[in-house]
Amino acid sequence: MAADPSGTSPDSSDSPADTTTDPTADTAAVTTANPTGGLGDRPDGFRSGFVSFVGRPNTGKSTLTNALVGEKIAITADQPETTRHPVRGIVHRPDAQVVVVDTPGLHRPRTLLGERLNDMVKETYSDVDVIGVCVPANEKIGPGDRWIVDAVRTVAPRTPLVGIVTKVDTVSKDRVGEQLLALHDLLGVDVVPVSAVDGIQTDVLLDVIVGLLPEGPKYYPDDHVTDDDTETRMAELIREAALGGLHDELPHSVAVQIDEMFDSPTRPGVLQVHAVIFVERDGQKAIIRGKGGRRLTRIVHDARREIIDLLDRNVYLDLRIKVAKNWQTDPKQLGRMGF
Ligand SMILES: Nc1nc2c(ncn2[C@@H]2O[C@H](COP(=O)(O)OP(=O)(O)OP(=O)(O)O)[C@@H](O)[C@H]2O)c(=O)[nH]1
Ligand SMILES: [Mg+2]
Repeated sequence: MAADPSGTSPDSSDSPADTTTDPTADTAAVTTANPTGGLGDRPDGFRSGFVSFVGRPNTGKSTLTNALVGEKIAITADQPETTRHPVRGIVHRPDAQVVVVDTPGLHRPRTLLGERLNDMVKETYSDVDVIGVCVPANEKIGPGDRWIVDAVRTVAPRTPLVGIVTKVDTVSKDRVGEQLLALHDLLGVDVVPVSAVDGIQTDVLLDVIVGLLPEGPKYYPDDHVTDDDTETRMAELIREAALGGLHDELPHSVAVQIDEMFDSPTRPGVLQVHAVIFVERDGQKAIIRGKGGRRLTRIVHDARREIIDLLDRNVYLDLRIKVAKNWQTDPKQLGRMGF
């Protein structure tokens, strides 16, 4: 397959075992296990640095981040603009530490929230060692992708890029091959096909990323998986549960804040969490609540289960829905929501 620009044949996209090229093999040979997990002590040739995944909304950046980190640190949903702040996830290998910065999807902004997200993302680019440009296998490369690549080139002209064709499990091998070529044409750099859902080639991608990182220290201790604090992660898990099954513009209107949490005074060992789901209009409140409150009950159930997983303790979750009129376009409210 001479046309394969990546040296990673699209054919291998469905055979994770077929990962013959390892650009880090030379450094891997001199690594030893780190017995203490301390920050200072690292093997010769240890590489470290920051990689950011960028792409249009809904291209699978957060799912890929979670797959590489091996834990759910970023929420995902089948709607654009799920991620609203850069989420750092840390991948620990014997020979390297990769800090993955998952960013909100980029697009021409329609609201003040959209503008703030774009600014946040562009700021992230200028700070990382490698940028992974994500394009899904099942959608044609379009003006939105070109706009993103231009933005990346402007903000971070010298940062090495790697092209990533995501969701390869959703299309035929031929289609993956075509997309690899198209992305290579757009970027002029190595491209890697992956499926974060099926775990296809994610290790190959990691090898390529590590190969582009400089030698450097461990930035985080071995057990650290994300920078987000527990409260933020809980709020995000609630938002993820609330987004399930929503359509059109409503997902954009949903925001979540943790009001308070404390040890239950009546039930030993139980953490009581009080949170608010914000929407922009009364009609949206009714949709979130659902007929007879059924939708809200499901949200509480799903979110509580995720939070229990995260905290490893029993949780009582109290969720209320409030209207914050047009918060996406109101600077004052945006500030209050943390944007
Ligand atoms: N079949 C398949 N679906 C995927 C894959 N990766 C992501 N998805 C789905 O694509 C949708 C979007 O995934 P996300 O990871 O939230 O996308 P994102 O790029 O982070 O989206 P934003 O945060 O909105 O920019 C979700 O429904 C995922 O389950 C994949 O490898 N295969
Ligand atoms: Mg995301």
